Amino acid sequence: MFPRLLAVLGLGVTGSLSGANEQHPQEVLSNAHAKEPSSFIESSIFGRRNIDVVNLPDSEVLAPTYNPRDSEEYPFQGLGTFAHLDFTKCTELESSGTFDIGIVGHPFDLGVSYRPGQRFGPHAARQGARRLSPEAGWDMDHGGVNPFRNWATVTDCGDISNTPFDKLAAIHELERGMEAINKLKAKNESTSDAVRLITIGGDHTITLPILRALHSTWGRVAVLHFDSHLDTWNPKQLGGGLTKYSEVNHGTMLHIAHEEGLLSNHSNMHLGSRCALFDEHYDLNNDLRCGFSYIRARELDTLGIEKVVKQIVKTVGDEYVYLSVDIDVLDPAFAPATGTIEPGGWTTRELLQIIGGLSDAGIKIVGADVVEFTPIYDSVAETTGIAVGQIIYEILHWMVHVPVKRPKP
Ligand SMILES: [Mn+2]
Repeated sequence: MFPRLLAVLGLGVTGSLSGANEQHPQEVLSNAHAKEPSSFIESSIFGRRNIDVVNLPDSEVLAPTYNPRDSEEYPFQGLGTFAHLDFTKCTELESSGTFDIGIVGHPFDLGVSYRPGQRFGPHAARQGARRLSPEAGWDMDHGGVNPFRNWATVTDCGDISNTPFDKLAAIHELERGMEAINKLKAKNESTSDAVRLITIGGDHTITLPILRALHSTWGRVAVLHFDSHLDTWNPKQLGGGLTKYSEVNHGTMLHIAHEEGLLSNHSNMHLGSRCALFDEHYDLNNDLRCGFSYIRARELDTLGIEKVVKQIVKTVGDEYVYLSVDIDVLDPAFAPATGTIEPGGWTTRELLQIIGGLSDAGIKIVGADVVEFTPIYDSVAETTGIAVGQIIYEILHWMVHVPVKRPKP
């Protein structure tokens, strides 16, 4: 308004103030507003565009040539079985010989000492595995093998129903359910003559009924126990002395399994250990008595993956191996959603690499579980759930890579 103000005051707007025939910038702005735009588009900083949106020509649609997912689900669709596998109610199968490897859930968390919620683990692990699928399961890290579409028929067995009101009754139900599935004939018997299961926990107590159910088929097994904790604590030491129920929990189940004669005498191992001990001597002596040796989490830095794998292979030899992965073996950065977290653990990649190394070495795996996933503590990015899914996928590769035969009677 400065030039106008000058005019009102009777002063010229020419000369040294603004130069001949020049308008002050604010005057230009003012003139522009004299004519209001008729629409928002007209006032756009990109200027008016005279596009006739009604009479735009149809875009050319290319006909599909090949759609591998023609009749399949996309990762975010479908009912949510593990990796979009077919669902089989394995405990109630009417005919045997329909599958070779099953993924089965144990929604159970009556045995925890700290954060509860592992009963929701199976459901959340299936959610975490929804980007895996048989239609796109070929793996760069396994020479292009698709473990869902190899010699083995893989299915999602659903969950084994168990009561949330009585811990020992629930453990019994889990054992009976696993026995029922183990008794089924494998579909591809000529390649691998027993059904094998990967269990999604569930707190770590579930490993006990699983080992009980496996015993009649495989005898004593060497347990490879990936966990930050020992889980061989004497029941009298951890939770004991109250009732018969209190002694059976997620920190004592390997002790109990040893006492019941389910474990190999000397070939069991803890991998990734880094926990506090209740007693400076007793815990580790008792652990040794239960037939375990261990590689601590921090030893990975000096040994490296290769030597860790070699040491495990040397320890278990050609025994039948049961793999139990407590998700707390990973660092909380990679798996925050677990019951009893311990900082300073392995990365997801390190764990996958060690499991892959055991597979390459031909270690005879007869069953596995991934336990202690407590989804309520997961990040919004599903960090832990996706890691659990990937670990199960890696274990599945192992089972496909190493078919097994039952011991001869
Ligand atoms: Mn554990």
